[in-house]
Amino acid sequence: MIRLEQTFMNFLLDHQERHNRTYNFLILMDALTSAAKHIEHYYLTGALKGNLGLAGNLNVQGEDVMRMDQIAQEITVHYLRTSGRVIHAISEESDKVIPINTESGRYFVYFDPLDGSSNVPHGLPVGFLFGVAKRNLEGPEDGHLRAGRDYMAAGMFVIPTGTFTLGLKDAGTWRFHIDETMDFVRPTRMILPEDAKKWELSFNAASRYTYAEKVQNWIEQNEQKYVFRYLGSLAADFHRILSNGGMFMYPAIVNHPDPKKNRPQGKLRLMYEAAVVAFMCREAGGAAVDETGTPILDIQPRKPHQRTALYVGSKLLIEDIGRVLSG
Ligand code: AFP
Repeated sequence: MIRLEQTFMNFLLDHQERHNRTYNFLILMDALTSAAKHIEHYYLTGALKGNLGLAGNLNVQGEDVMRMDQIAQEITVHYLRTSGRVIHAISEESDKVIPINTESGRYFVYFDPLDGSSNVPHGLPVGFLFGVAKRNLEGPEDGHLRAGRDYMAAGMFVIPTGTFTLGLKDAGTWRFHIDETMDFVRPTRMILPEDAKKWELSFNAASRYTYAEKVQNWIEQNEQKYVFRYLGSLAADFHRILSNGGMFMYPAIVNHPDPKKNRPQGKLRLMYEAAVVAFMCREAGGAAVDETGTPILDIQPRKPHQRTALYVGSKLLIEDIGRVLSG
C-alpha cells in the first residue's frame, strides 16, 4: 500500500470552516505556496542557469543583491498581485511599501523571499519568510506597520528542502513536506520539546566577543550544556530549533573592534524575520525577546525595515536569557 497524505489546502480549508472563516486566507496561502514552489524550482536549477550569482546592485540595506533575490521578489509580487487579496506588501527587497490591490486587498504581507544569501552560491538552504496581518475591515485603515502579536499567520519555506512551516494564530504551528506532485502535505503539529537532551544553541560564534558582556557571560556559563549548530540562514537554523528545542540568537553587536561595525539595534529585520519566527515559536510553546528582554511580538515597528536583536526558542532558555538582558 502506498501512503497518501492530507494536503495543506485540505488542512487549511478544514481549519477555515471550523473557525467559520472566509476563503480569502486560503487564496492568499495558495499564492504564497505557489510562489515558494516557483522559487524552489529556480533555485534547484540555479547553478546550471547561472542564477546563483550577484545581480550587480545593492538592496535597501546596502547589501549585494543576488540574481536569485530578484527572481524570488518578482515571483512573489506576481502571485500576491494575482491573488487579489493583498492591500500592501513590505519586502526586504524593496525600499518602499509595495502597493498591491490598494482598493480591494484584505491582508498585509511582510516578506523576505530569499533570506540567507551567503548560502545562495552554494545552493544550500535559504528561507522564504512571511507574516500576514489583516486590514481593518470596518472604518479607516489603521496602518500597515503591525506588531507581531497582530499577525494572523506567519510562516517559512526552507528552500530547496521542500519543507513549509506555518504558525496560525491561536491554532498552533504546523509543518508540511512537498510530495511527488508538488503539493505540501502531511500536517504535523510542532511543539518545542521540553526535554533538554536535544536542545541546540545557534548563533554566529565568530561574533561572540562583540556581544554585550552579560550575553558573553551567559554563553560561557551555558554553552557546554547544549549542542551548537549554525547555518547562517535564519529559516534553516530556526527549523532545527523548532524540532529539537534550544535557542537561536542574533544579539546586538556592541563590542566590535571596529566600532563602525557595531550594530546596537541588531541585524535581523523585525517585520519579516524576527516577528515571523517569534510568532511560529509562540504557537509551538516557545518565546522570543530582543536585547532588552522585551517580547519580540510586542514591539511596535516604527518603520518597515526596522532591525532588532533576536533571542528565540524554548521558553525556559528565553526566560533565563531574558532575565539577564532586562537586568
Ligand atoms: P544574509 O541574507 O545577508 O546572509 O542574512 C541572513 C540573515 O538575515 C539570517 O538569515 C541569518 O540568521 C543571519 O542573517 C546570518 O548573519 P551572519 O552572516 O552575520 O551570521
